[in-house]
Order: sequence, then structure tokens, then C-alpha cells
Amino acid sequence: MTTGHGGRGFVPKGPKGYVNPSDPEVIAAEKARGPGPVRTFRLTAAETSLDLGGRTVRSWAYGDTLPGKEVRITAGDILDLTLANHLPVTTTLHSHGIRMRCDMDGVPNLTQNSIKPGADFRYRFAVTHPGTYWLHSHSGMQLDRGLYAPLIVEDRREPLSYDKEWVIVLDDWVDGVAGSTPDGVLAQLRHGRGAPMGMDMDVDTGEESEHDGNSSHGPSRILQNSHSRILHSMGGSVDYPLYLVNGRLPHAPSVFRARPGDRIRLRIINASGDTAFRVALGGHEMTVTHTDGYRVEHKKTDALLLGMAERYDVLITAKDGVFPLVALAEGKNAQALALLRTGGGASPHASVHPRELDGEIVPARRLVPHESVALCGRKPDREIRVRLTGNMREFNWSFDHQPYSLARRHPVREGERVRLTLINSTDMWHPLHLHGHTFALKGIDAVGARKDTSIVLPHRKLVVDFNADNPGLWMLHCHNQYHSESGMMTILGYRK
Ligand SMILES: [Cu+2]
Repeated sequence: MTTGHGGRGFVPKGPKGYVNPSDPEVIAAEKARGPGPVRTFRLTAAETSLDLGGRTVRSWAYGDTLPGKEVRITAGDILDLTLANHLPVTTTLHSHGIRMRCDMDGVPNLTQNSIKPGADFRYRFAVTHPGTYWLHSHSGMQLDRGLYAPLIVEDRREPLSYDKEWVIVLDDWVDGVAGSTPDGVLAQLRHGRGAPMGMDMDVDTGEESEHDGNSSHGPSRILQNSHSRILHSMGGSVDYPLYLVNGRLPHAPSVFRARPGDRIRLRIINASGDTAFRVALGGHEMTVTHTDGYRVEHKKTDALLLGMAERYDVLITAKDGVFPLVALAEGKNAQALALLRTGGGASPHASVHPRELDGEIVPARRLVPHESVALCGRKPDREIRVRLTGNMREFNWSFDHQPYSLARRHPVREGERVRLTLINSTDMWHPLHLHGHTFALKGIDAVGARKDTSIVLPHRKLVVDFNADNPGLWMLHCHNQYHSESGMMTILGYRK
């Protein structure tokens, strides 16, 4: 077995004049993050059987649990995480939302070579900011299998006081059900075509990487007749047979136990491939404290909407009894369920619909950043405008009608304040994610909440500002896995 010595020294194909992932500028930024205690973890990506609660599926996961075992560190630590690839195909690991050194970002062919079957890769980087993050494969459609795990970064000076913490991971599930695989579903959506040419070319071999040993596509999983009022469009593209909270089906939900009166911090992560979840806890109001790992001024709400890869932290004060935590698959007429139990009583039915789901939903743009994380008001030095393009019929999602290419980069320079304007000219909503940075939403009349992933509704635009303070090459992509694999990805590149 070979052990990679990190991604150090990797140089992607593409134009000259950009800061490559292991260049001195990247090393200098990493050094400025300071030394810290090293926290060592080992994950194994492998094929396994997963018990979803009365139903077992064969899939790929980190270890043999779903979600993968939580990785928990403290801000200021050095995360030293070795990924062993026991899959039959190549893989990489991305630490979503962490602003780390570029060569540890886990993007195949951009920040590292893919990890070959049987090989290891050691991800080692400083983590300076606390919050709720997650680990997932960044290769092909693997995220829509079971290759994800929570990454929790504790705060040495935790500003919140609470008695218990409940990590809640939401997912939509198709893999291993009646012969379906995410690659097969993508092929259905693309009328038999897989990812576009070039998307998954292995740089070393020039061969198209194989994500799927199964050539049968199973029953049709294409979502029909869907509409979501709050997403102004279809719920998504995929009609999943199953929806999960913490790897469990609604008929055999995971149960979180606490005492009446406990203050509980919920860390909610949407790890799904193509589903926005509307989340509420029956009988309880939630107080939003963070989104995407960054503090906001506390704001009460009945429910939350999470696009793929978004996270919210909320506080609740537990009442006495049994309460459903419901994640409604927005526009898909289905839901996932977990339970909070603090006392006696019968468990609610799997299809329970707490009234909070139809109450107020505070959108991210209404959140006010906590002063400790608010970006200062500053005129942008540079504006990047990107148009979201493509349609459902051809399933040709892209930016500016261009296919993804390692050679196409949106240039920035270190030290700039950058304004990124994402113009959605499609009929579909998209959750957009920028690697390596936590941008500020454009607030009502000031800079808004900090996030790394944000929903843009059809025919609307999303305007975000960020400080270009993390040199390297960074993905900007839709976090709908079926959209990004169809081509809705591009690169932000720091100029030398
Ligand atoms: Cu999209």
C-alpha cells in the first residue's frame, strides 16, 4: 500500500501565471495560521452494507456507518486525516467550508491527483475557525452514495451555553435501491450520456474514470410534476425512494434523548445530492446562532430551509415528551424524521407534520452577522459576474454556457475585496458553493451573514463579497451533485 505524502507539489494542467496549490503563497498563508496540536484520524472509504432501519443497502461509505463517524477537533488544531481508499475506483476527500491550504482541498486534478484504489492520502492542514462543517467525496457522483461525515470544530472560547449537542445529518438516498446508482440516475437525466467528456478524465492515464461498476440504470428516478413554492421551481431533478436523518428511515428513526428544560444545540447539515430540506422540530421554536459555521445575531424561527451542503446551528429548550424533527424534502412530497425524547409517550407517526413546518422560515439574507465575523464594508476592487446556464430538458448545466475546464479561471489577486455576482438565468434553483472562502451575503443595507454555500432562486441573482486572502485555485460550483457533474463548475484562480 502506498501512502501519499499529502498533495504537496501537485501542479494542475492549465495556464501559467496562477498560484498553484502548493506554491510559496499557499505555504505562507498556511504558516500564518500558526502551529497547533495535531489531531490524527483515519477514514476508510469502502463498499459496505448499511442498515437504514429495517432496510439494508449496499453502498460506499466511510467505515460501515452512515453518516461516517464524526470528526471532532478544536479551532487551532492541525487536522491530520488519512483517507484509505478501499473503493474499486479513485476518490478524494473535501473538507467542506474549511478555509485551508489549497493542496489539501481534495479536488481531483485541480488540487491533487485522485487517490487510486488501494492507496492512502494524508490530508494535513491547520483549522482556525470553529463551526459545523462536513467531509465528503469530491469525485464524480460519490457524494450521493454514503461518502460523507460531520466535521465539528469546537470553539476554545465557546460563546453559547448549552447542555447537549445534537448533530443532525440529512440525506436523500437512491444508491443500491432496486439496482439504482447515482451514476445511473445521472445517465437517465442526461439521456444516456454520463458526465461530459473531460469532466472525469484522469490526468495521469487520460482514461475516463469509472465510477460505477453497474451498467444497468435501474427504474427511472427522474422527478416529475414537482413544484416548490419557496424554491420558485421544481424541488430538484431526482425522485429519491428514501430520505434519511442520521442514516435512518422515518419508520425506524434515530432518537435523541435529553431532559425537559435542557438547552440543546442542533447542528444541522444537509448532505444530500439533489434535495433541499425544510426542517422543524415539533412543539419548539428554534433560535438560529450560526450558518455555515459562522455566528449570526440570534434569530428565532419556526423552520429552516437548507439547500445541499448548507448548515445551520440552532438552540432549543427541550419540552417534556416526544417530538418529531421533520425534514421535508422540498417539492418532493416526502420527508425524513428523527425524534427528540425527553419523557414518556408514544412516538409520532412517520408522516407527522408539525405545524412549525408551515410557520416562519428565516432566510439567510435576513440574518445579521455577529460583529466578530462581519466583513467590514469596503468597496470591491474587482467584480466577477457569472451566469448560471442550462436547462432540465438537456440537463446541460454550466456557467456562461461553457463546459468545465481546468484551463478556464476567474482571476483574482491576493488582498482584493471581490464581489461575485451570480446571475441565475435558468428555471431551476441552485445551491452555489465557493471553496476556500466564507463570503458575505449582500445584506439588507449592510454586509450580511457569512456563508460558503447559498441558494440562488431561478431568474434571481446572488451577490456576495469576500476577501481574497487564501491564495490558490478554488472551485466555484453548484452543490447539486447532478448539476455539478453535468458541468456547473468553474475555478477561481489567484494571479501570481
Ligand atoms: Cu445547480
